[in-house]
Parts: sequence; structure tokens; C-alpha cells
Amino acid sequence: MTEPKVLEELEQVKNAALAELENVKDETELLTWRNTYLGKTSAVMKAFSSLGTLVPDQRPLVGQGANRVKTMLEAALTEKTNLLKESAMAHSLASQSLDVTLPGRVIPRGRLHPDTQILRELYRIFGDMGFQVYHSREVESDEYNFQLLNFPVGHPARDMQDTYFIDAPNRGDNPLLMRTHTSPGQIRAMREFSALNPSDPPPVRIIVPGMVYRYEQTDQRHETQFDQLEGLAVGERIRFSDLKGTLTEMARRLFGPNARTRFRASYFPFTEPSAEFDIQCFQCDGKGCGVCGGGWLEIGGSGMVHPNVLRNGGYDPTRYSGFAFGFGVQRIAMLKYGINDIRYFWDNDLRFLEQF
Ligand code: FA5
Repeated sequence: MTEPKVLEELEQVKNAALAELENVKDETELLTWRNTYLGKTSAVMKAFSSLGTLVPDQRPLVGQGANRVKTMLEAALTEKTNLLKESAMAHSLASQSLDVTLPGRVIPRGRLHPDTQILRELYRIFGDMGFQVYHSREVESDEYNFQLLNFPVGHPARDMQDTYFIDAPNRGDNPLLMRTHTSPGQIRAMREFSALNPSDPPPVRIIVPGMVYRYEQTDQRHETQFDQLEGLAVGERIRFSDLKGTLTEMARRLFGPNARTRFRASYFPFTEPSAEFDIQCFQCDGKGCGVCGGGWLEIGGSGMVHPNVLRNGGYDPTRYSGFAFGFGVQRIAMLKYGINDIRYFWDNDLRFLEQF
């Protein structure tokens, strides 16, 4: 019996299909191939549907032949599908692979605020001169902020420091307020020290850093919230020359040996005599510029501690004397770094902060 012609045709179709499958590159082409060689209108499927038209003894031959071709094509299809999947996965891994030659991502580094930097420098300078840091409270009473510092209720000098009062009931002549200066720390420290040995209180050498608050019109040199650094030295035979020597030395250590300083007679209710302490501006060499105004920048007030204040702190003014000073910390930073507007400090603008 001669082999039916259809088997010969199927053999050719199979060879063509396998050859074509070799060149299939992606899923779309694979789908087309499948429709062509295994779809309803494919030669193999047609062979199956033509079985009924064949003479009976040819039917099993054609049926088995078509089945063999179909099984082979399906196996080839499965193999190709897996191959394509593997190569797609390899391709995607390759595209995700780590490029060790790429530069690393820059992690932004934080830094200390210029205010903190100046404060730390001041702690070091005064620490070397024997002063220790004493922290006092920001919410104060009228008594500590004014009365014990020799400002009686209604004293006109209170107008020098327009005050943020706190709405607390039933406090009469002693309302709560945001401290307008660090000077109440003088009383708190003296009272704490003198309580240790009331008949023979120990000497005091402290600096009191911290925020103070004033209801002020802001401008290039004035803020409503700023840091002060208070200083207090109390002991026997302390004189005005000790104050001058300490502040002049501080200025030289902070700004260099050529820093020029001056003391101007002034008035504070809690010191007598009193003086403002100015440093000549480095930006303009004393000619006057946006940083200083008139060639000198007022850094702080100072003076010999008033006898009433010593007494209020528990120190007998007939035996003890002392000097005190209070600096504006931002003013010092402005001079040191040539900053011409105090309002930059709390603006949180990175373009400013990144310069320090
Ligand atoms: C006082 O506050 C006194 N308690 C200083 C003092 C202490 C005198 C001990 C004597 C003995 P005054 O108000 O001048 O003084 O302020 C001190 C310093 O704080 C000023 O010289 C200035 O450097 C700074 N300062 C004052 N007001 C402002 C403000 N609004 N913004 C920024 N800094 C200011």
C-alpha cells in the first residue's frame, strides 16, 4: 500500500514549521506561528477533519501520522515558549544589573547652626577663664526679671525692654512673662550658691546662655527673639578693671589680637557703674556699613553688680562685689561672619545656613 499523499505533505509542513520556529524571536511571532501550524485552519488540523473522507484503510495511517506531527509541533512550541521566557528574564536582569561605575548618591550632611557654633566658642573661651555654664528659665516672673534686679514696679527703665506678658490669673504685681534678658539668671544663681553656705557664700563665676524675648520692631539688628550670654563674677575685691580685662580678653580670643573694643558709660538699674561694650566692625574697619551701622557694633551691656542686687542674691555688699555683663549672641555672630541682617538667623533658609 502506497503512503497517502497527505502524510508526505504533513512531513513537509512539519519541516517548514520547525525551520520557521527557529527564527521566532518574541511572543507575538510565536502566536502567529501557533495559529499557522496548530490553529483550526492549519494543515495538521485539516488532516484530522479530512479523515472521514478517506478510504477506511488509510484513516488510521493518516490519523496516526497527523497525531505524530501535532505532538512534535506542540513539544517544539513548549520548548520555544520556555526559551523565550528565559531569555526575557535574562534580559530584564541584565537591564537591572548594578553599575558599579555610577557615582554614589550624595547624602546631605547636617551642620551646627551659626548661633550654636558661636555659643560653643564662647563656652570654651569663658570656660578657660574659669566660668561655668548655668541654665536659667525662659518663663520668668516679674519679680526675678525686674524687681529683684532693682527695677521697682512702674520704673521707667522697664520701657527699655518691651515685654511679652503671660496671661496667668491672680498674680497681682508679679505677672509671668517671657524673660526679656538673661539677667534674672544672676539672682537665681546667687540664691542657689548662697543657700549652700549663707554665712560665707562661695564665689560665683558663671555664664548664663539662652533665648530672650522682646516685643520689638524688627530690623537689620533687632529681632523679637534672640540669644543672650550673661556673665556674673562675685567675690571679694572684684573691681571694674576685672570686668574690662575679662571682656577685652574675650574679644581678642574670639576675634583675634587686633580686635578693637570700647566701653561707653551707660545705665542699667542692676549695675553701678554701667557701660555698653562695643567692638569695632571688621567689615568696614570702623567706617560704618550695613553690618554695624556706625563703625562699632554694640555687643552688650555690663557693669559692677548693684549692692541691692547682691543683697537680693544673698551676698553682703559690704563684703562682696561683682561684675556682670550680657551680650547679644547674634550680634557677635554678625560681626564674626559679616552677616548684615539678624533676621537671617531664624529664617531656616538653607542658602544661609549652608555657609557655616
Ligand atoms: C540687657 O539686656 C542687659 N540685661 C545686659 C546687661 C547684663 C547689662 C548684665 C549689665 C549687666 P540690652 O538691652 O542692652 O541689655 O541688651 C544686651 C545686648 O543684647 C545688646 O547689646 C545687643 O547686643 C543685644 N540685643 C538687644 N536687643 C536686641 C534685639 N532686639 N535683637 C538682637 N539683639 C539685641
